[in-house]
Amino acid sequence: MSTIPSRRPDATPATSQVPLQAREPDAATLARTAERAAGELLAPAAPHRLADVVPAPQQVQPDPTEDWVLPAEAVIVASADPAALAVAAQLAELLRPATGYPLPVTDATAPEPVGGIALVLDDAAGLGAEGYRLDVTTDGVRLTAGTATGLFYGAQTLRQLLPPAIESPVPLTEHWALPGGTITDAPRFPYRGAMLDVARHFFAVEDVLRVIDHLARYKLNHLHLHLTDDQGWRIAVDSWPKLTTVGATTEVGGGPGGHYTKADYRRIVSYATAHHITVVPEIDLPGHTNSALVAYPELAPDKVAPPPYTGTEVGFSYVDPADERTYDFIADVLGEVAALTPGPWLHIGGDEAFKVKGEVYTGFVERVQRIVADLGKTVVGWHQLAPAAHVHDRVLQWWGTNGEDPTTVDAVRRGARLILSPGNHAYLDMKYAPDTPIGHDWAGLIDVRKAYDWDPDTHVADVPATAILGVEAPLWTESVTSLADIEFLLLPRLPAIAELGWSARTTHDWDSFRDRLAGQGPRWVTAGISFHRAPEIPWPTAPATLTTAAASATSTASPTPSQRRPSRADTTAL
Ligand code: TNX
Repeated sequence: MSTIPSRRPDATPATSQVPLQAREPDAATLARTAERAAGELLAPAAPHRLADVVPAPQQVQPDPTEDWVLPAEAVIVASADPAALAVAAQLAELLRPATGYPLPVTDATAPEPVGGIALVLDDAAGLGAEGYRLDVTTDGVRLTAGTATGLFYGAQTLRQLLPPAIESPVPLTEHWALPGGTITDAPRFPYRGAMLDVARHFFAVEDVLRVIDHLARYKLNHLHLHLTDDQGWRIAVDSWPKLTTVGATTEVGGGPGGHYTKADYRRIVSYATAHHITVVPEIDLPGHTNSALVAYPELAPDKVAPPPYTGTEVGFSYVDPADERTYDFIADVLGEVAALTPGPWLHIGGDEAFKVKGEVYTGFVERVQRIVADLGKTVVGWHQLAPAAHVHDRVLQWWGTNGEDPTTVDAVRRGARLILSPGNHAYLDMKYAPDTPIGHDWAGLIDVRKAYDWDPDTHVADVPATAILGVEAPLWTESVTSLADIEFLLLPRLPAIAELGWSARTTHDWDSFRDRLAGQGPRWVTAGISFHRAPEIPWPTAPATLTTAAASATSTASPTPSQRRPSRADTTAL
């Protein structure tokens, strides 16, 4: 298959040897001249550098003699395996809108690029459960991985190596150049996540799917959904129907709230699965339960229904730890949630239960941990769970702000592993700066550098690196009311946490990260994604054509429910 050179240093001069006035140019000459002029007008910038990827890849070997341009007739060929073919189809869907190319997908026993893109499943390549190798040569692109997940991450890298115009929802004329060379890549931690609080404010399924898209771009593999809190219960439970008919109808500020039906929730899970993301559902217990008590006063310590809560205080509500009915309730709820959950984790909260203290708290947590284990799931909880006995594989989510906690260290000695979400680095509901419009500051201000400059392995004193399962960026939504608000707080800090989770510590370098992150800005603009133009990032100025394409695309797309709500971020995000 022919390849199109990425540069034209030796292009024939446009003027002919024959004096122009000597004879009229024929149609073919005119066409050639026009084509040349167009080629010069569209003279491509050199392709991206192979290392310009977020999160930083493990190994990059550029080879500028192997630069390649995606031709209009390219085919995507994948190993004859349904999961590999599914990634090939996703890659084609990513590349078709901007290129306007057909990019047919085919399968083969031994796929070869032949001028297109080959996705090769190869157990023997030694690339691990999530790793991949990307070879760009003048013959095309070969993506190799031991699993479909590895191929999926390779496809995300490939997408970032194409010009930002690849994010356009409408066809653009571009030179779809890729830098030659080889990337060999694999993650540092197995758990790389973000959390969305859908309880303080409720977010429509479409909004959650869009958050999943953002996670997938940066190779995050877990979405933790904080499904219940004082202000609203967001997941249907058939055996306790009033949790949603009564408990879901409020939110912070008094809005209408909402909830996911089981069908909605399955849609989220299956979209996440297709993006190689595991959903971690959280039912926060024993505190943060006002919405459940409004629906079922029998769960309250005084058996009296409290008023619905639409404020932002914490720590006042709890289910009655002394009543057996409470444990029936928990077993029913967790049983139904487990049945909707293909992943291994069930998050049981455990934070800020200020009124359930000492042995009563510990005893409660131990019973709930057993319920989770009996359901065949692995317990995850906020690090307040630490004093309770260990159950097999349990994971604590650290959200402290000073990296010192003997109780957590002791739980680790007894077998717990940690997900790190330090409040002062990873809490994406913290404000960037005093003058940015939404968010909190109780854990301090978190600019991009603060989100990036910490090390998960050494963050909690006296916890060995072997106990660190990974990182997670929580987004609490007391002050977040729309998808634009979510994007404003996630971007550009989510990629910082993603890089901590994915990239080898040896690649950690603020200057490099800052420059690579800057390259994401035009992609977000082109895709119509809101983000905070953090002043410490050297954002390039997006070409006018890209901004226009994005603007026309966002104005024609039908808005999701939360996009229709007015947002404080709307005026500042773009
Ligand atoms: C603390 S972090 C909480 C949440 C709040 C958040 C606001 C944690 C486990 N609990 O209930 O939403 O602060 O930043």
